[in-house]
Amino acid sequence: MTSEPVTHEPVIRTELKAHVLTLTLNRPDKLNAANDELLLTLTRELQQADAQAAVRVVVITGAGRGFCAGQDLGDVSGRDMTFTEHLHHTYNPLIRTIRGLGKPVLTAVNGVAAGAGASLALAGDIRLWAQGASLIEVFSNIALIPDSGSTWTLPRLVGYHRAFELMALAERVRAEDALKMGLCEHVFPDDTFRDDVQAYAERLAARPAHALKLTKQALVAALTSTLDEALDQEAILQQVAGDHWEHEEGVGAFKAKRPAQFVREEG
Ligand code: LHQ
Repeated sequence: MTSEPVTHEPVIRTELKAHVLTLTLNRPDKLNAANDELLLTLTRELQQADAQAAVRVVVITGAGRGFCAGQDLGDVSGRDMTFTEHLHHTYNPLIRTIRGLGKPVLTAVNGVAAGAGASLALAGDIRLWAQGASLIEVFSNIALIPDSGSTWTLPRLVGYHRAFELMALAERVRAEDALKMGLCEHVFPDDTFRDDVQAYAERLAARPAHALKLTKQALVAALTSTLDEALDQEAILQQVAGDHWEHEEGVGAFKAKRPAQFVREEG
């Protein structure tokens, strides 16, 4: 008997276009629910992107009608890891990698983001939503607590009380409300979403990459520091920014009344 060659769809699709690396969660039949392979591959792709000069912006999005439905609930029974070990092995390194990445990470939320998928949606440096997207802190439906950073991120966006309510009732937040609540920066029409995200990402990719890396570093540190610590950190990082060619280019462009050119092939 001849057997057909088995072809596997990658769990993460990658596309590099105009300095924008798009990482697409690719389990559309399950609304891109996450298994270990998806989480570990996504984290590895992000780490590799950090080292690639050609990548100036990373976009994380979902294939099909969902963004990410959180943990694949068909993939949890019989596993040999505790919940704690599982989080340390998969979700926590992913969220830490996004936060520590020296490049802007856009989460392009094309559809429903639930559970750890909601945490992932919130973890982007900039969050772009399609009109039909929604977010559900769904964990309490299965009597778990929010993880993958939601307990840290959500109260900082909406305050303790609203965060608790969203988590306790697992209410669905739709795009219009998400924008008002600060869960996303922009909402684009569903039918032009992917093009609008690419155009936005390309605009960001033309900005000074080194300065944005330092800006992210300073902001992330300042989220958990005092004003005094933030002022000291700014003084250190401003020196690093000022010593870079991007600064000279920006000032030169201003004086010459021409647009600054921050993209050089060597990065
Ligand atoms: C799914 C899933 C899913 C498998 C939809 N798994 N198939 C961390 C560490 C350790 C352990 C546990 O968890 C965590 C973190 C977490 O993320 S916990 C939270 C896990 N996620 C959920 O509880 C969400 C479950 N899904 C839903 O509540 C709904 O599917 C939402 C609200 C996301 C979307 O609802 P609908 O738009 O009505 O779609 P649907 O329910 O019909 O789903 C479509 C398909 O996707 C369906 O499959 P089928 O074969 O019937 O078409 C679902 O079974 C499948 N799917 N989420 N998490």
